[in-house]
Amino acid sequence: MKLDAFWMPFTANRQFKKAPRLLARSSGMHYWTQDGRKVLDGVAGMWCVNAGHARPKIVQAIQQQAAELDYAPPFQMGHPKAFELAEAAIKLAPEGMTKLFFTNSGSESVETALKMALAYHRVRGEGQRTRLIGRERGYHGVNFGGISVGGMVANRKMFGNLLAGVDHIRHTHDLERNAFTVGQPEHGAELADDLERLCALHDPSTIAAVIVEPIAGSAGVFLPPKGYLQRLRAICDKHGILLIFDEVITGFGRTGKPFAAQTFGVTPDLMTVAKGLTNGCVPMGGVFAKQAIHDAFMSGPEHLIEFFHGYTYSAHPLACAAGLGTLETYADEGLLTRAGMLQGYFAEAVHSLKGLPNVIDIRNLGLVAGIELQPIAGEPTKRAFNIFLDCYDKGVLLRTTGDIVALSPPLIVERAQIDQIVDTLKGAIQRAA
Ligand code: PXG
Ligand code: PLP
Repeated sequence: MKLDAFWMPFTANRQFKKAPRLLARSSGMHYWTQDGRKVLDGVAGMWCVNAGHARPKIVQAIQQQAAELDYAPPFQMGHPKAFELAEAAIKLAPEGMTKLFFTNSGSESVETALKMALAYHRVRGEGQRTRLIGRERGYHGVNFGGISVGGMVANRKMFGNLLAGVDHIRHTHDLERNAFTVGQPEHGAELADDLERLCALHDPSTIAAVIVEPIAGSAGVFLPPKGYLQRLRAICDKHGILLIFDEVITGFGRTGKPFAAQTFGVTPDLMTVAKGLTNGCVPMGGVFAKQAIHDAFMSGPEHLIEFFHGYTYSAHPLACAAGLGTLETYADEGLLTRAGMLQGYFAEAVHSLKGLPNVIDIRNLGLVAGIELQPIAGEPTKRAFNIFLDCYDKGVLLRTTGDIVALSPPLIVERAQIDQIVDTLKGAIQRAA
């Protein structure tokens, strides 16, 4: 097969094409490679296949939908499943988040939420609130808004000046005080006060919104210190700033409740989702909004469009069908709380890697874990990537970012499969020493 034409995303293209890793089939907890090897999925595809692969209700829903209604224009038109899916999804959301706007990815959800925040202030007569605040080491997708509020240097540095008027609070990663913590770190709630510093610098009346991931996923699994998110919420409330949780990774059961907002007991004003909304089967994202945010837009004449935003494929029928099949599967099998049930076993398994060569931190919550490795001197990312390749060779798929290994298995994972993931990783870490 010719591999030339496809310019692959976030991939070392030349290296990949010399030794391609091609997946051909998937079912349950497994992939099968093109050459017929069975690979255990330790990362739910890429944090999205929360119910496992090829689940019958989702497959059937997509098949039937394709034959029945392939596409419906989403502007000034609708189709029943879009409304059904929004109704079903808000039942899972934190209390008061009663509106759902559909997008096609996490990146689009982030752009949508940032625009909603700006427009919300403007329709209320606070149009001077134009500043957006993100956090160092945050990941909010790859579009211009998302990389502007994001804090991963490599994703930003090539792309010019980005959005104007963006600032960042500092990240919460603290190996010195919090290494090898099981669950939420003890230290660092005070880091939320960095938002007060930016309020003092810019004046809070210029700030529209703060966006953070409840658990930073893509940059390497950084958990919120105990009390940190509560403090961010309090500072936002004090100054009239909207709080946006980016739950693209943490949404749909990863932390043991439907959303991390519920796990941590903090409700944002806007919440971005994607990935697990359709179990990764058809691209789809969304933004949950509090009723009052939505209502602020509903003040003009009724025949006028209230929010000048949307995508050709917003609420795409195939995605809506997949989403309904997904939520039904989650409900049938209790998957949105299963991570809570398994997290003790999972924590013990991943923390058994402590003491292995070059393991400098292990962190976990629900069914997500990060294992941080000492980089090879002068060759950052190489140790972790070699471990990724080794594990893939031994039949386990995981993800790495920098020298951090991330685990986020489908929520259907069994204890023996957790053991297989951790044992395979153990061998690879030892071989990489
Ligand atoms: N926000 C967050 C918090 C994410 O994790 C996005 C936005 C963007 O979603 P889309 O659907 O546009 O990719 C994400 C995506 C990784 C990894 O390996 C994580 C993501 C994407 C790719 C790789 O950690 N998260
Ligand atoms: N570019 C052009 C020329 C378009 O006509 C459209 C949509 O109509 C877009 C971009 C946006 O595409 P989408 O709605 O799929 O995001």
